[in-house]
Amino acid sequence: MALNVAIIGAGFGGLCMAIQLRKAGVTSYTIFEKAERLGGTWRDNTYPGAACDVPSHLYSYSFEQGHDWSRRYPRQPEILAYLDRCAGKYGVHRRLRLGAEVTAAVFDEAAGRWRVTTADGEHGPFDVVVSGVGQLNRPRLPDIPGLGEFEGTSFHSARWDHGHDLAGRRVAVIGNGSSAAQFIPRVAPVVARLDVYQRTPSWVIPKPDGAYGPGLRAAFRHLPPLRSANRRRVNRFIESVVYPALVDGWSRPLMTRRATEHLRKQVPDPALRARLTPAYPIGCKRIVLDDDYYPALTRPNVEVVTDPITRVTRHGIETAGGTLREVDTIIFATGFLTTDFLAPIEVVGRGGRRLGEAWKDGAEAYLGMAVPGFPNLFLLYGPNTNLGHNSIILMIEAQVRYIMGCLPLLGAHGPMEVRPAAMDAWRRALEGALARTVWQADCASWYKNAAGRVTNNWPGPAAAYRRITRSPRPGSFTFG
Ligand code: N01
Repeated sequence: MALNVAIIGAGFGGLCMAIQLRKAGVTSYTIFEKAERLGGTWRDNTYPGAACDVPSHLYSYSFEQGHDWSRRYPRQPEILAYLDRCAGKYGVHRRLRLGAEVTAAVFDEAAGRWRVTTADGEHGPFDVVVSGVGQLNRPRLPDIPGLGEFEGTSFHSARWDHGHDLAGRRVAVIGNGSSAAQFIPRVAPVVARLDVYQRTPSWVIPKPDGAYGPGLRAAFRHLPPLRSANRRRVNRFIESVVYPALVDGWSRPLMTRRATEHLRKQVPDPALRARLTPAYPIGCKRIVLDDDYYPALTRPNVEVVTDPITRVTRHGIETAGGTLREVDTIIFATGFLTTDFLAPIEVVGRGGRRLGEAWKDGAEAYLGMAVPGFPNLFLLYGPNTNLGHNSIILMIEAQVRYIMGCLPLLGAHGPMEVRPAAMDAWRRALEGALARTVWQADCASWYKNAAGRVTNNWPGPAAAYRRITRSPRPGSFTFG
């Protein structure tokens, strides 16, 4: 196949795409990566304690399960090493352009091909563009008055300042999602004082983590069927026990009880416990899996501040009522610009149509991958394909398989563009399914855009998505 493919981003998605192209014998592809290193979110998030809350054997490519994982839940350095090894093994690092941030992708209608722009000029033409930029790649800084006046050190959790020694300092953390829950237990013991600014409490459940013993590790290493069986077991558990909690199924009360018990056991002080008890149903926001977060909050040098922040001053943070807590360092654990998807890349499709304009009411794509008016553009981990319960790699692999199935079609018949009718039907089905999920409940989360529309999550089990994306339906597309 002599197709030329541009891949944007060298995280789990972009690398998976490159590897499958390579396996299919396609060598005419380029991976454009804005950073100086591959790895995506696992390159960016180096904060102390950074780890995944999906078990190791499931948080890996199905075709590359041979990694000798050291523990049940993988930590950031090991995941990054895994990605390096995969890129090296399949030789895709040779097609990687580092420090090449894509600023625009424009479809040339006359040629039926795409051109991609980076700081060093235009590249292409490409038959196909595959975006692998993910949903969690641009840190979100809060819009708090006075932020620019702070004279101490401040940084975002995904841009951890490793040169800044926190020992003995007075530190404020803003935010208490999965990132904060992981680094707070590492930071609390070394700082003089830690103020955790919590706007909304998270539901937290135990994380059955631990290092694999040498025996089990050797067994996994030498017995591939055991590895696969473990992967299947974990997947089955997550899909049949965790997923139903997100759609008001049988396990919701069970999960709520588990989280409430966890809080009761780990936080003896009833006043603190009350402040840490969420008032929204479990799963509405991303559930935090952690055993060390609550104990860290009970330390004498840690305060959970729930008064709303009114402003940042030169020396600290002021809350409603006028209390000023002076600090040396502010760490923003305030999440990511998740609903912007490909922004700020200027994507221009047929007839000069801009993706930002097409998505002005919220990002959407057929199967999360294809957008009417943008022929031969495919999105990995695009709108409504995030999971609230399972490994995102399952979704990415399904998408890559689907795109691989599209290549012969577009190779034979010309640029393929999803029909608006297919998009409409997809939207209707999605809306119906989303209406039954817990994400619609009254909570703010990164799954929703400013208008409250759930633009990020897939409402079904991962298996259902994999089923419907098994192969493309040519009738959903126009060609040429
Ligand atoms: O970000 P978040 P994250 N003033 O968006 C608060 C994945 N991940 O980086 O809830 C005060 O979840 C905000 O408060 P509220 C995982 O999918 C996975 O922690 O909006 N507070 C919230 O507490 C995860 O969900 C792993 O009221 C403000 C926090 O900041 C996703 O990445 C580990 C504020 C943001 O939480 C993102 O997690 C890490 C303001 N102005 C990340 N603005 C694992 O696998 C925001 N907040 C374990």
